[in-house]
Order: sequence, then structure tokens, then C-alpha cells
Amino acid sequence: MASYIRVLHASPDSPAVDVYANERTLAKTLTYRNFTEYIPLQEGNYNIKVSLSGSQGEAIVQDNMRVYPNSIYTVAVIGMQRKICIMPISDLIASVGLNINLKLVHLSPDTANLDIGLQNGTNLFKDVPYCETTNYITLPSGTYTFQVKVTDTDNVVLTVPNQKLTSPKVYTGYIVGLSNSNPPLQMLTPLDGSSYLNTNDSPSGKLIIDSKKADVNGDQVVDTVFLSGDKPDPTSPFTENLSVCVEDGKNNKIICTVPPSNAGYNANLFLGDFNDDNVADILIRIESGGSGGYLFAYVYTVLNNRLVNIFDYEDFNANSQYQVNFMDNYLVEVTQINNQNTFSIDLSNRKEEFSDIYDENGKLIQPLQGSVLPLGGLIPQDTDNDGNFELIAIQRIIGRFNAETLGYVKTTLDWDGTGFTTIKTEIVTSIDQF
Ligand SMILES: [Ca+2]
Ligand SMILES: [Ca+2]
Ligand SMILES: [Ca+2]
Ligand SMILES: [Ca+2]
Repeated sequence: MASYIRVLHASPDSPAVDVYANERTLAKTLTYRNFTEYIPLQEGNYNIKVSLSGSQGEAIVQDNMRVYPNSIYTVAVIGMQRKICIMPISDLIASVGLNINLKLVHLSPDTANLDIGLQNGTNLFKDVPYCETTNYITLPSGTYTFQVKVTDTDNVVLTVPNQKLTSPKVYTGYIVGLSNSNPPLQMLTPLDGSSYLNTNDSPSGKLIIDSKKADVNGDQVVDTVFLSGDKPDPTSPFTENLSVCVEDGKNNKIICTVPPSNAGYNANLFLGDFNDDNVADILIRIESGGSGGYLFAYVYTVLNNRLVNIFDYEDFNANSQYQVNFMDNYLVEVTQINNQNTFSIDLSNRKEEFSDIYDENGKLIQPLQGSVLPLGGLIPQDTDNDGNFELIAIQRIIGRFNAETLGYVKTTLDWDGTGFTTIKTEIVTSIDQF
């Protein structure tokens, strides 16, 4: 894939603008503090032109910009309207690693050089002048309160509380606004494109792991959904830093999201309608690997040009917990903790396997428990033949050790208008019964 570019409107007193790269529209009616999505652009020289929205395209500023191959840029429209200018910012990073990467850009035209640190006094960026982009620093995942001070003073000009930054992602903090007037100073911390875009051969380039086509935003034009990530060992099916992106078939704009659990094996996409609006949604399944055989799974739907999560395996697991007790006469009782529904499994055809835990009369020698494992499989199936998919969730029931499979909990989930609800829970003894 090519290079990517997005636009930030950071000119505090300017009204909405339109931004063009040669003939291509990058931004339409973009207002202060807002970003466009990243738009793919071929390498080359571009004339970047900014005009006030509704002004018939007359430029208020224009500048030339070289777009290098496999690059990612944020083009900021900065300065007061009478001195407006265009500032290309490279969002490319050499390697993402396991931590958060953060850089800072100072875009407040009436503010002196800045020091940016944490509330506990740790300084992160020192003496950053207006129009300067810092290098990336790394931080652990966490919720941060940033303090912005005028360099070498104790004058805190901005406190930015509760910034939840999660790894392994890349962020930029943009300081926008004015110190001495309105709009006030503010820090914007969007995700950088290098967290999820694929630029192929770039140092941070990600591989396409899977891609599928369907209309996912309901405009009748087929879109492309792709799952991209890194493959640290090319001979292994293990992938990490997975992200899912939708390329809008109509305008080639790309929206992406990073699933909370985004590393594992055999990651794949399935497109189909789950929430009954006759528009395909996106199911992502990633195997954990290891002996447990767990599955990380998410369903996303496109709503107002955003990827909205409508199924998260962690919520499913939290609501699908069971108690497993061996009972007399080779019976196992499986009780759903939430609602006390009880099922039983008959092991009388496997007496030999369990001869050491039962006496000759079939009485349990001592109390013994098994367990129901977290989600192990998630199958899209139109169980009621009405044209949309339900989800069949599979959890393995084990006895004394992981390899001792007693059966499976099969849960059928259906969309109820606002979320997935369980319409049926069954115990099956063979995997063929799915
Ligand atoms: Ca579409
Ligand atoms: Ca749908
Ligand atoms: Ca159905
Ligand atoms: Ca349904």
C-alpha cells in the first residue's frame, strides 16, 4: 500500500477549511481541533492548498510537499488566520515495540517554549518551541496526567488529566489553542497511523494477514476489510500488533481499530450480518495458542464511519462461568453461575477412565470438581434461516486435567436489538455436534 496523509485543523481563529493535494480533496469543511481519517496517497510532489469552506476553492495558503513512499503524515493547518501556514508532520516510527510511543507537537502560536511532564514531576519533553515536533519517547501502558509548563518556570499552563494510553500503540500529543485568548490551550492525543496502517516495506510496515470484501457501511458499494499485523517469525503462524481496517469502496478512506487482544495464531476475518440490519459486520477470531485452546474474538460494525465493537469475548467469558461437580453414578453436574441453570453429563459409558474416582457401587470416593474453560470457538451460523447470522460459542468442559474433555457448552447468541443475548445453552459431548 501507499503512503497516508491526514489533516489537522489547528488554526485557532480560522473557520472551517477545505484542503486539497493537487486535485484530490483531503478535507472538506474541517473545523478547528478536528482530524480527517488517513487517506492513501501515492508518493510524489503535491501542491497542498487550503481554502475556507464555501469560498469556491480560493486558496488562503498553499505549499508544496513531497510525499515519500511508505510514509505516514499529519498535515497541520496552523497559525492565526492572518499568518496561516501548512506544517507536514511525519508520523513514521522506526519500530513500535511493546510500549506506548509518544511524540509532542507544539502548535499554539502565542505560547512560549514548553516543558511537558507528569504530575509527579517526571519531565518527558523539554524546551519544545512552537512548530516543533519532538522525537518519540516510550512509556508503559497507563492512565496519565500530563502537565504542560512554560520552559524553566513553574507556570503550569495546562493540565491534561486521565489520558488512557495503551500499548503497543503510537500517539502524538498536539498542543493547540491559545494561552492569552480563546480557544484555550488543549492537548489532543489521537492514535498515530503507524499503530494500524500498513505501509508495506516501511520499517513499521505491517503484513496483511487476511482481507475480505463486502459492503460494511451500508452504502451498497463493496468495501475492503483487512486484518494487518506483524509476523516476528515468518515461519510461524503467530502474529502480533493486529489491527482491523476498512477501506471505504466509495472514497478509499480508511478507518481502523486495534482489538484489545491483538496477538495470536491463525487470525482471520469473517464478514456477515450479525445485528440484523442486512449490512455485513466484521468478525475477528484469533487463537491464543497453548494447550488451553482459547479464542479471542470480536465483532465490529461500522456506524457513522467508525468501527464499533458489538461483541467482545472478554464480556462473554465474564458472563459464561460454570461450576462443574462430579456426582455419584458417573454423573457430572454443570451449573451456570449467573442463573443456576444446571446440566448433567453422563459418563457411564466411560467407566474405565473414571474407575479410580468411583467405588464399585458408582459412589464418588471424594468430592471432585472440573471446570468450564473460557471461549474456545465462535461459529457464525444462521440458526433460524432468516438471512442473518447468530453466534455459536463453544467452551470445553474438562475434568481432572486439561486433556480430560467431558463435553462442551454450546451457547447460541442472537442479536436482540441492542446486544447479543443467549437464546440457548446446551451441553454436547462431541465436537461433531456443532
Ligand atoms: Ca460500502
Ligand atoms: Ca450489520
Ligand atoms: Ca439468523
Ligand atoms: Ca439474528
